[in-house]
Amino acid sequence: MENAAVLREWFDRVDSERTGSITATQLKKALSVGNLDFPLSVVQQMIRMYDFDRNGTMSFEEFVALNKFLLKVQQAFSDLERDRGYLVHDDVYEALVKFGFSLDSPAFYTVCESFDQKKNGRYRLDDFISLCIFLQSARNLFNSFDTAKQGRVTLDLNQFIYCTANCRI
Ligand SMILES: [Ca+2]
Repeated sequence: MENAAVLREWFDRVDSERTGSITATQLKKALSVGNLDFPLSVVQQMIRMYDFDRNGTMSFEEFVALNKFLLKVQQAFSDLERDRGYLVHDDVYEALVKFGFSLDSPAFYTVCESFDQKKNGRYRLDDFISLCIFLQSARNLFNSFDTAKQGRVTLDLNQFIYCTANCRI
């Protein structure tokens, strides 16, 4: 879905009531047609990531930005899945490094574990997308606190709770 006209057509079809924006429920349904099944909470997180006007729904412009992100993640997945249909830990790590995440072992394995739905060390495309959405959201949030760009933030309990609630999927 790279072509703007194709994207527009897709968007308009999902926006069945012609409101000019799509909701999490509509987006979830549309993605499942493409064989991507996400819990509603993950779809809500996708919307939050690019909800520039913070109205809780996705305009076409916001959708284009989300689509760009999803394409990047899908591309990384296909580069690494080697016709298995899933990634293993090493692949996930390699992909994350490419996305600019150099996580240490505790962070990496904790993240992996929470997105390894079947607990078998295999990450299908939807698991991998969910994982990337979580990390990207966490990074965006971190950066919003790390205003001095020092790679370090200090949070009080309220801010910490705000952050964890925001990134919860
Ligand atoms: Ca919006």
